[in-house]
Amino acid sequence: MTSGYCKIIELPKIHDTRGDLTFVEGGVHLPFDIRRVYYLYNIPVDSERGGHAHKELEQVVFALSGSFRIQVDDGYQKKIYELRDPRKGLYISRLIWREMTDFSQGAVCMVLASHYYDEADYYRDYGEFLSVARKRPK
Ligand code: T46
Repeated sequence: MTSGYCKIIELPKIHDTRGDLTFVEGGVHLPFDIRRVYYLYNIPVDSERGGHAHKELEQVVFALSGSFRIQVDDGYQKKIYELRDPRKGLYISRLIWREMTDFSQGAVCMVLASHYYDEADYYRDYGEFLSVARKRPK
């Protein structure tokens, strides 16, 4: 299983005069089968979410409406993505620390996840995350 890795995944768009339609199929557009979908909404613009990494979970994060920033950190390098296109999601593998900020008014974040919710899958302590992440080669 891939670890310490992020990339933008671009989904198909069907456009006609009625508007746009985008679809996603687990295992086809994403490198995993979707076991869980959750979404964040009514988010105060100064909210900070995330602040954790996952032991096994892989996810793809979308801004369905509005925009926000995600800083991802593999234990060696940090990179900031700004999500604002509902067709472009950020794939986040296991062992990536993420911090979400700069939510626009009315932003809606949808996440497609490879596993059911399990609190035991989280690293919520940055030091603990670093000690595991830095066992991987750069
Ligand atoms: C992530 C970012 C993008 C559940 O009961 N079920 C769920 O599926 C989730 C995601 C959360 N929860 C509970 C656990 C906490 O008591 O909801 C509460 C808030 O969760 P958390 O503080 O982890 O929320 P975020 O927005 O900081 O992080 C979430 C995901 O947990 C995380 O995997 O990558 O969204």
